[in-house]
Amino acid sequence: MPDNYFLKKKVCLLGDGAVGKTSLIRKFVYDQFSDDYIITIGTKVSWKELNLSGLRGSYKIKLMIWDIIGQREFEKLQHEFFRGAHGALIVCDLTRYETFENLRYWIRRLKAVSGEVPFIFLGNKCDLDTQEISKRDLETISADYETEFMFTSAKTGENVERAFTLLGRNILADHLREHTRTHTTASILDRIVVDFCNTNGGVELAMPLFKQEFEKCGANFANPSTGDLENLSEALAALTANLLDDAHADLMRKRYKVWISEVQ
Ligand code: G3D
Ligand code: MG
Repeated sequence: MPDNYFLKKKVCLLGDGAVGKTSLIRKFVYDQFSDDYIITIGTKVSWKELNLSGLRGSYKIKLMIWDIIGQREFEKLQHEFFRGAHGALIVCDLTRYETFENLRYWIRRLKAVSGEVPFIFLGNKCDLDTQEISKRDLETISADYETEFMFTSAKTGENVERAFTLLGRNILADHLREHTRTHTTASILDRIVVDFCNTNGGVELAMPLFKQEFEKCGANFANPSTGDLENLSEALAALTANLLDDAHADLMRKRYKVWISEVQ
């Protein structure tokens, strides 16, 4: 892939009324949205570019971020809203348990129109004291859908940038996967790099660790063998078990096994 490979991707923010969707977008795009960019009554689109670096170059992704304006009008316009979405942030309000119970409803709506796309759960308003939704609740639902969650605050800004960036990385990983018809060991290695960095806190933190493990495996960077990838995959999963937990490590092992089996 060339440097600055440019992608434009549609992202939806989903969740009950007043969970903080609009506030999260405001925080992330620093209010740089234009009020006349209203596609239909009931939705609003803002955008922001992300620069994501991988081992072989960087990717510029323009996230087109779709927000529900009127929760009521939205009922009629759902199809338009979800159509062509590449990913979603599904938000609950940590101070209201029913917004957690409705997360599954939002996923069903999303899947019905957009199919299988990456999404992440956000427990928003983590700055407030009265919390009705626990870390365990979010862990459980995330495990059910084999995805991740974050605690955010649109008020303090905590994890807001990280949440959008993580989603952007997952969308990029998905894109690379779909658009690489012939899977070579090198293209699978690319995918593994992006995914490993995603899982372990982003490029700045995780890339040095990745390089260390890669060197330990003594693999050929330009043309690794499937055996190299298998060894690397095990080493990265073991590292992830130490850095995060066994659940993340097991999911990682499973993912990489499937990917490596796709090598042609
Ligand atoms: P929505 O777009 O999901 O409907 P909004 O939700 O972004 O409009 O937010 C609903 C209310 O929650 C707003 O309060 C907003 O300021 C508040 N809010 C959003 N995110 C947070 C957060 O992280 N922490 C706190 N403490 N409040 C938040 P108002 O009073 O303006 O209606
Ligand atoms: Mg709103």
